[in-house]
Amino acid sequence: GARRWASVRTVAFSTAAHSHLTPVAENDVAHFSKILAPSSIISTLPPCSSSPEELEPFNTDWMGRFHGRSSTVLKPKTTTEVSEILKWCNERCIGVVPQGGNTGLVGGSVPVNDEVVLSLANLNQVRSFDPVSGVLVADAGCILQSLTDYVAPHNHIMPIDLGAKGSCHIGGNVATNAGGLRLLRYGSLHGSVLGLEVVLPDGTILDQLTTLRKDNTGYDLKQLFIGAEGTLGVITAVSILTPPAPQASSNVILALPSFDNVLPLYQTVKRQLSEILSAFEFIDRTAYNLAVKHGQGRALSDEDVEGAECFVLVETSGGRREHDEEKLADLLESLLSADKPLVNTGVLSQSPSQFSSIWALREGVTEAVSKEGKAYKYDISIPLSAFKRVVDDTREHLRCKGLLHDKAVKYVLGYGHVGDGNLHLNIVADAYLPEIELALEPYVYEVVAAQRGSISAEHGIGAMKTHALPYSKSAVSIDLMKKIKNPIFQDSNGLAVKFFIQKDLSQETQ
Ligand code: FAD
Ligand code: 2HG
Ligand code: ZN
Repeated sequence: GARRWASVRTVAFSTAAHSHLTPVAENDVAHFSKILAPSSIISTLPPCSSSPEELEPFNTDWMGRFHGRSSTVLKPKTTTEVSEILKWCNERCIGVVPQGGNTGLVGGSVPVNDEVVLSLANLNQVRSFDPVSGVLVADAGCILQSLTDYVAPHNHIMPIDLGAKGSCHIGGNVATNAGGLRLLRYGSLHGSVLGLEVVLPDGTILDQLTTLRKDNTGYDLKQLFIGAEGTLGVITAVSILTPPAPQASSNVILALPSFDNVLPLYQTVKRQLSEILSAFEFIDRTAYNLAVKHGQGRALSDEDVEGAECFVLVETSGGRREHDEEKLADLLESLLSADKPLVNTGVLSQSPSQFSSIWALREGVTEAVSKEGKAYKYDISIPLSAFKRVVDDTREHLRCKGLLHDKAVKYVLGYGHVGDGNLHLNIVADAYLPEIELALEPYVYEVVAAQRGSISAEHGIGAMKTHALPYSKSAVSIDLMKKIKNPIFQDSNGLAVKFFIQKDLSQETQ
């Protein structure tokens, strides 16, 4: 962490004299106390007297890998409050980290040093919902699951779903351009987000909270903030298109004798299920075993899983239950009765609880991994055909380095979104150790770059991958990112202001 950030600072902002952020001081907290209600400030500095323990959850990421040491967390309740905070911090060169549900997996949601944490948790009201168009307008701090619950009585669903839904915020989802389990069917947030309200670093409120489906009046500025991870501004509200809830959903878990069958299976499933296919997710045997071990759902018997190298979850969402179930049953039958069956066995959900249990196997892998140990996570886009090879090669590489044993790396596993070409390569260790990181990086990034893949398919750059950006982006692209970012970071004197510097998307040339 710190080693890399040092280089980011000097390069991103060449005005060396301004390469240090100002720490929050007592007079800043006193100022925040004038803007915010007392309950909206957590600070160890006077006039507040919070304990360091109260700050701890805001300073530590979900994996327990990245740690900040912020003294002050601000939890504004309105966009105006966000604006006033940013204006003050910008003028005083105080670093700010926007934080949603703090479920990010790349260390972007916690401070690097002692920057202010700006939590969106109290900005959590639904502003409007139109049951005819399905357009929902909500504050950024609304938890994804609560929005799903909000639109459910209107027979709508959120266009995005992920394992972190009980904690992550819609603002965090948009800031990371999260992919998740429904991307295959509903596309990325670049398509379903219709508008945003964003507070720019100097406190200016950019109101683009349109509910229009079509609006070709100049540049589509909101797209810049989708996936910018808070480096360009704080998202305070989101306007999003919610699809009608499917009349019927079903799922099946398939056990495959060999990874080589995944590709032909995907082709067969797409052809046979066509419009009702809504997810095609992959977990390898190690991931499956860990999910079962840690109680994340169970659908197959020991006999079913014997000889299975990997598993695929197929979900259907359609308009008529009988029609969809018939299609899925036909698919299973044809798969099992083929001369050379692509699958050993499959279990079709027969009830809502079985449906959830099958999903839990896939959604629960991340949770299971975190119960097993400390995870190094690589979220990569690579050709589908390379999914298994990359996992196996990484395991072998760690073995050659003498790191594959009880005291170091325990498991190397792969799972992910086959339909999106996105593999989650997880390396589970007993503890975060420098020798493991050194063995994995740049090894994994070089493997990805050799295949012209992406070093971050859906989780973002955060603090973890800033230095690795050139493996996926050309120097011209990175330069253009800097040019877009830097003008937004000028203060009235034309000097670069250190705002979100810890999450700058640029880095020193390697
Ligand atoms: P945080 O973690 O708080 O923040 C993430 C980043 O966005 C940070 O850089 C932060 O500064 C910035 N940010 C947050 N809110 C704002 C805002 N309002 N304005 C500006 N910047 C902001 N990700 C996927 O893509 N697909 C998955 O399937 C998926 N599954 C997951 C499953 C589990 C169990 C877990 C723990 C994580 C998973 N993630 C997944 C990663 C994570 O949940 C997503 O990145 C999520 O979108 C982050 O939302 P959050 O509210 O927790 O944001
Ligand atoms: C998923 O698809 C998430 O389950 C998390 O993106 C992946 O933990 C991971 O590596
Ligand atoms: Zn994922």
